[in-house]
Amino acid sequence: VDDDSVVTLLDYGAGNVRSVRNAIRFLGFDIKDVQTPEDIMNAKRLIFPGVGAFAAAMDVLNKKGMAEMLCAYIEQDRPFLGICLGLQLLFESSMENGPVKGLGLIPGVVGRFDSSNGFRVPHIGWNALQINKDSQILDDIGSRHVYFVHSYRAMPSDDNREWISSTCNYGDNFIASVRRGNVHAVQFHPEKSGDVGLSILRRFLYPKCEITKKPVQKKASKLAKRVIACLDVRTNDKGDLVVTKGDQYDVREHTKENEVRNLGKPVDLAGKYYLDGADEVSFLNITGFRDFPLGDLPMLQVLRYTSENVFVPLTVGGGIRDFTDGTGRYYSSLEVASEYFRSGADKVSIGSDAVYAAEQYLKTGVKTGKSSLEQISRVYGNQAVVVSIDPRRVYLKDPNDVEFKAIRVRNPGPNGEEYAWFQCTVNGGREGRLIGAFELAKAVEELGAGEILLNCIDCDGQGKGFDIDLIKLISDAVRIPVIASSGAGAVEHFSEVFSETKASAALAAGIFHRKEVPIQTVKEHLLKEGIEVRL
Ligand code: 1PR
Repeated sequence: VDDDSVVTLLDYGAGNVRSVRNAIRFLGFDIKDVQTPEDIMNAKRLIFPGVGAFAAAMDVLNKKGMAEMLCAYIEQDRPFLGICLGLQLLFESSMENGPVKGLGLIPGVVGRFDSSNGFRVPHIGWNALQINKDSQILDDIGSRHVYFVHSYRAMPSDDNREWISSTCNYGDNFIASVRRGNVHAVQFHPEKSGDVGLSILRRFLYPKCEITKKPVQKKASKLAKRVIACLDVRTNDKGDLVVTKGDQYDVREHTKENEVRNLGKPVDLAGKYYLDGADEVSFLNITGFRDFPLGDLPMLQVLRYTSENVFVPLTVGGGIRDFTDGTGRYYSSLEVASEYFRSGADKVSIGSDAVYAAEQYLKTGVKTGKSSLEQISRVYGNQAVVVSIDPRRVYLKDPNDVEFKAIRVRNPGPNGEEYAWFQCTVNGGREGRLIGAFELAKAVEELGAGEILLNCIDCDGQGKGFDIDLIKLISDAVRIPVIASSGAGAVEHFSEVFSETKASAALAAGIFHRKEVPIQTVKEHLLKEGIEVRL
């Protein structure tokens, strides 16, 4: 292979860098993995997609003798692109489980976002940048958004000013990218930033390509509200993996055959929604509670194929729990999640198992560290763990009739009840548990969830709008991002959920599968209503 079309990749094995690989290949380059410190010095161009925790990454770099080599490579002004943690590691130190010493090439300490000023941490989603100087790789992004996911950030100071090529505002004005000569690093994820991200990578890989400077946005950018396309996936009675969609979680057609509703093929639909402008794509393996996902290889294949062409974040849920198969082989939930990450998922979503973990935690007040939620967020970071809640409304005459959080609802129940609580369910809504969505959300936040996917069985597939009472209750109760789900039937439902609740994202399925409203139309409507979105 010609040296000119090779990218050297520094992957120290701490997480999912599949998307970076896919993006590099998509742009026509081959990949050579760094095996020895010398491979760094021999690189023609080096990409360092930092994943995992700061201390663990520094540890590996030091132990393998790569830290020194990396510093030498950068000091020699050789082509380098650090991504996310790959930017943070260039600084002197980080407060992530620290202070922990970094590579020390850029003055400054990486600190945690402050969530006390109302900004949700992790910072997850799409923001525009303020470009400070000729950044070369960012020169044609203008005011378009890029995708961030992190809880720690480096701040500008007089000492590091010469490095800063762009900043981003999220409570703080933090460093979004740095550049010195041929050395670049970005806090956001170009490999997850759609077309814009691919063009940033392209500029790094082809530094001589022509630049068309886009006008830079005048007013400050806010974190864009996300629109997420969701694919409920399961095997139909013929054994094919299909995208299905329920009405209040019932996915069977009401015909004589009673077949599973089939709305298309998962990989094709995910690709289509990416091109249509989805900010994320979620796959929910809805029979995961009874089928073991690692036995269910098609789901892993779906992720592998999808991630080859879809450059926005992918979430996968269903069946994340400990499991013993027919031969007595035990699989931990961490193994299941790791397999999903390796296959291309950026986040995993846990449903039933998070309910059991929260029940246990609320009963004992002890964090055992053993639940799937705790284990996966400890290893992959809490930004990689979504908890999916499947609540059902239970109407009440008197809020004191239950020990769970009950609220006065906008529309009274069938017998004029003015109150309701939101009962959590497991196994795809089949079993109600004695815990409310409010209690669950707060408990899983404490246990390490990075985001909440808030479904609503009553509204699912009804097209009558999101459950504003429920979404307001939960998005006011937690400091992690909340994804509103279930019930979207018109563009106005999206603007309603964003103006009346603190939801960070809105997820929909039926409205997109039935081609009633394209994703782009939803976004144009939101923009018209003064809500920031990524176009
Ligand atoms: O319990 O960890 O195995 O996870 C199972 C996952 O599968 C959970 O996230 C659960 O929400 C999901 N699930 C289980 N059964 C169903 C079902 O429909 N029978 N789907 C199901 C849940 C809900 C939404 C849906 C929105 C938007 N789907 O994700 O996409 O309600 O729909 P709409 O816009 O058409 O109204 P575990």
